[in-house]
Amino acid sequence: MKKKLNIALMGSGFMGKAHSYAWTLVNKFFDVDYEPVLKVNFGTDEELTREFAEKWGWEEISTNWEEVINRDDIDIVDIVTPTYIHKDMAVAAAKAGKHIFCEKPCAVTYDQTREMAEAADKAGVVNYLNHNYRRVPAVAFAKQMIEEGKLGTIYHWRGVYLQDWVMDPNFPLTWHFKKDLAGGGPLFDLSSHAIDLARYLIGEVKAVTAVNKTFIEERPLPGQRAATFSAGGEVNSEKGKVEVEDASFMIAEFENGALGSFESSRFAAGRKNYNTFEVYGSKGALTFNFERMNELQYLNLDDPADEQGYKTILVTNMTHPYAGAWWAAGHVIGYENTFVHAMADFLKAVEKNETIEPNFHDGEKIIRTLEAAALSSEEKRRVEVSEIK
Ligand code: 4PW
Repeated sequence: MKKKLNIALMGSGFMGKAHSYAWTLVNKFFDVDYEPVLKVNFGTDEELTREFAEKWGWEEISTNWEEVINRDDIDIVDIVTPTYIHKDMAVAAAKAGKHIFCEKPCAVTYDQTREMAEAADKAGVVNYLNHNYRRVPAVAFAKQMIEEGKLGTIYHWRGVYLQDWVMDPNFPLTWHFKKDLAGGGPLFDLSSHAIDLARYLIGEVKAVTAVNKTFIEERPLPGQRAATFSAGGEVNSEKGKVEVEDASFMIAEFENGALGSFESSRFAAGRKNYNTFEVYGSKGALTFNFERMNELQYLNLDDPADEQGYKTILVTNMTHPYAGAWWAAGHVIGYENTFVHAMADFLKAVEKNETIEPNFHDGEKIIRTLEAAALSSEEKRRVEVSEIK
């Protein structure tokens, strides 16, 4: 009989759906000692929260997040709220002795990430920051190949993460456009993923030179329940100022000598969730495109010169990372499966009371780099990450 772990989901929406799905499946597809119980869902709007909880199988709802986090019967706090409340919830959860599963980006400032990491360390609770793209089988396999030396010395990283969901000037001024609520625009929402992947595959970023750009300076104020991922929903005729960038491009110098670039935008027409990377080394190269997330493109310079070229590795063998938990070889998986992989690793870390990555200390390094990029763009100069105190 598996030990039951009571989960409190803080928030709902797009990420709430992905997390609810994954908590329901994780102990069916992975060998974990725990059975997650979808115990309580927190939301600010009682009606909407009740609808969400009933649809996704949460036993209870609450509109009081502090009460939920301090319940004696809650074992894990899963944070999927907008970024500005991550720190308060994570610190409260740590103080209450709960293990923490938190959506990215970690927080809106570097200072907040340090508070989160310190509280989790002091409480001795497992904390995980859900940069889920590390747990795409193809990405985890790329990590294995790089660690085995298949690419040799790494010269270049190129990360491109493009979307287009706010190109409509009538898209309302939701929390995503307020710096104190989101931390930034695509720099925080998208490049945070790309920097996490670069740190995972290449190493730490030493310095950045960035240019951030806002294309639409004002947007209609949202109605009571403005849509978050479409231009639909009620909007007012009154407008408010956009406080974050719509696009962020930057050059990065890695501590190990590699040179990289990061491009993130919400104004790349036709790119819905175009998350790609390229890694170039002395012995070959790897490229990944989330739109073909079960594949890796691999160039091996040890091949005969006339036969060299990028070959497609279909990362669906039973021996590939995570893939073996699902179906038979060749049966591709999707975005939602990466959340199940993350929860499987998280529950194993809870079982053994071990550290899992990325965690809030990784969040510190990521947000510190993002703040360096924001400063670089603002002051139009190269900024070393260590300058951010
Ligand atoms: O990976 C996620 C995407 O599915 C990102 O974290 C944010 O949510 C931005 O787009 C979507």
